[in-house]
Amino acid sequence: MLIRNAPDLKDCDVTDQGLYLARRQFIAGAAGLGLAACGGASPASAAPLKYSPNRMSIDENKTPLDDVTGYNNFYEFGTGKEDPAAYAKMMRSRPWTITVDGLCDRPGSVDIDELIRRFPLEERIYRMRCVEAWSMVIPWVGFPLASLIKSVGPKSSAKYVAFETLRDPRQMPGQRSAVIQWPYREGLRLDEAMNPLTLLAVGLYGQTLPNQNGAPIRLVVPWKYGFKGIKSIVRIRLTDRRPQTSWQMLAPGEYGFYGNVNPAVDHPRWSQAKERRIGEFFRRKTLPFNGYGEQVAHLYRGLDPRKLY
Ligand SMILES: Nc1nc2c(c(=O)[nH]1)N[C@H]1C(S)=C(S)[C@@H](COP(=O)(O)O)O[C@H]1N2
Ligand SMILES: [Mo]
Repeated sequence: MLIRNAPDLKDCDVTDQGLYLARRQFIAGAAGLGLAACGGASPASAAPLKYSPNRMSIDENKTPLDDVTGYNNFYEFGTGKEDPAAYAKMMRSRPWTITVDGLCDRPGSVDIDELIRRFPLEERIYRMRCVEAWSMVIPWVGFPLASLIKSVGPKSSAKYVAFETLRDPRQMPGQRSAVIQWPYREGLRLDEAMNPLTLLAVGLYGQTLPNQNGAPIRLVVPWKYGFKGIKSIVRIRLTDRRPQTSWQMLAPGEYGFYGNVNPAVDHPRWSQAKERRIGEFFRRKTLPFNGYGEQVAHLYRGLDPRKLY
């Protein structure tokens, strides 16, 4: 279903229902990432995206765009909340290549715009809960990570997915100091990665992602703390071992591999029971799994809930 169709879109960006279905079939029969669809560079600044709404969206007030793009964590550009908005322009988010490799039948590298054309985009309005106890509601545009993983044919030995952000201190001045070990790394269990809620976002508020929010492509895992949502991804690797993650490497006593939102397990230095929704005055209660328990609690059955953070 078409929601937006701006005049500056290229022909090959325009999808109608028929084309959409044809493309779905094409993808289903296609051989991994090696295919070229329609070439050409896209604008570096915000460009409109076409997407359909999604029933997994929540019905809560969206955080204003100025807050979503002005109050960020992106340590590659500094540790202050306003540093990413000030400095992320230094990053070139087009052209951009992503490599998908490891334990799969069709590893390869693909240009971001080709990747975006390959998967139908959806809008997903999700809560985002940072481990620092603030939260937002963000209308992402993206496609399920599961679609990408299926397209490369994961081997049965693949049990985890490892992600890496770009490492380039010339474009990312924050990488000149070793706040964390660069590149930023994250990971998911394969079943978490395949859950329908898990999104690769390429836009928000209907436009391509602003650099400070992780252009051109970032992970969104709404039942986990925000740090799991790795930005500006250059590599996605299927593996049989639990990947190292940046925050765990830095402070294993404070940040776990799972990072599931859990109001019952406090951070060693502060409570996780409540959160400050940006734009609201009173703090609100934090929900287990950030309110997505119905969709994901089954992934953790039989595991000690304290280990899941
Ligand atoms: N590469 C990278 N990804 C990152 C971070 C970062 O510093 N570097 N910060 C994380 C944290 S702690 C949060 S809360 C979210 C913030 O996303 P937002 O700025 O788009 O709201 O991004 C996550 N992804
Ligand atoms: Mo965070």
